[in-house]
Amino acid sequence: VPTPSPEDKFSFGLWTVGWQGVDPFGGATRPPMDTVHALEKLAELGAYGVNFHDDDVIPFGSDDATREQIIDRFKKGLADTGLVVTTATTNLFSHPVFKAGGFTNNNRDIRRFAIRKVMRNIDLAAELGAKVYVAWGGREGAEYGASQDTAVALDRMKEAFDVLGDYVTEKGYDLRFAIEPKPNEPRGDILLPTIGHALAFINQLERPELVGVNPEIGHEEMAGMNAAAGYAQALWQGKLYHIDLNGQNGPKYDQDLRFGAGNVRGAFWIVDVLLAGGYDGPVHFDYKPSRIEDEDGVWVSAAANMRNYLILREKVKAFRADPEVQAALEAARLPELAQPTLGEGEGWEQLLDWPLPDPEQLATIGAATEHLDQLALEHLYGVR
Ligand code: 3MF
Ligand code: MG
Ligand code: MG
Ligand code: MG
Repeated sequence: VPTPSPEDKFSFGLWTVGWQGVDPFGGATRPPMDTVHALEKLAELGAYGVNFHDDDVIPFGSDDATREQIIDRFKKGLADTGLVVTTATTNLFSHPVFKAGGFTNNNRDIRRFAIRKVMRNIDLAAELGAKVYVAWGGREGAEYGASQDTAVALDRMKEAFDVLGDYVTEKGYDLRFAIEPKPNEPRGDILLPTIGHALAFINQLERPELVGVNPEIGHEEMAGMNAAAGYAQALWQGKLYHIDLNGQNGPKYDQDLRFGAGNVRGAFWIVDVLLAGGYDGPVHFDYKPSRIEDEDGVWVSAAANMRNYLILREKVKAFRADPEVQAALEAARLPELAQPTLGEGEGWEQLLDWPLPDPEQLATIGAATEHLDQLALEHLYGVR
């Protein structure tokens, strides 16, 4: 397995390695982590970049002078380590003011405050060279049917993205937005719960070209979705602007396990889809080092995300290069699916002239996918 290097474009959210282990049933199990220390350790492990919420670097409510000092020190940390700021995002979920949402809060002042908070961090993101601005609306949702009007809330969500699209365009920033879907947690139900909902929402915006998705594996699996298929559709639509890789075991609370440590088969197909689709953005991890670990465990888990990606990348390449796999793909007629259903110059009239085949005979043909999938599994199990 190769060692992680900046060419692999691995990046981490500062909130991942810096997570203190607070969960709904218990307080912090680790002390706060200094952001510059996090930069140094991540660079040492072979990472390329970082992503942060405004409040991860600059505590909420800091005055301007403090903010400037913190930013200067952070910039020096970046320069010293060579790490790149690939992405930035806004915390519109921790402070109690956002308890009932930011962009879609029923309270208009809170909505305006939320948009201003995003604009302020967009300035910093642009200054630090981030190319993607992630938006996870974790508090944009409801527990009860009557407490939020979904259609009106979507109007307000659209309004927020439209005004932010104007902002980056008029400021001349080279920045695109990536919406991160999640079905639930912390709200009972969250708006834009899956990749599909987000892609459909983007079509309603005034500047759809500025907005794509940032799907998190665990979030899709919480919704019972096949994350790899969702990533593939986002790539097909030219909308996979960013990714949150991690691990999840089925539909339960957001586990945020290190990448490769949840649904392993799902992780294999995610890497396959990313390679096949030519994804060239940051390979970003959004996970939580288990709260029962100390700081040593944090760095073990951070390194393991990258190592697992590299292990799976080798396995996916070996699977695709295996002549037996290529024959099995042929037998399962995958190349045939790549052929357009209608011939050159054909339309529905020609289809009407086409002599119908015998459906009973066609129905007897096996799909030959058991052998194909067994080959994938054997590559994954390490016996091929
Ligand atoms: C929550 C998340 C978020 C987003 C982050 C980026 C705290 O489940 O996944 O992490 O990834 O806010 O916008
Ligand atoms: Mg998450
Ligand atoms: Mg998660
Ligand atoms: Mg995430």
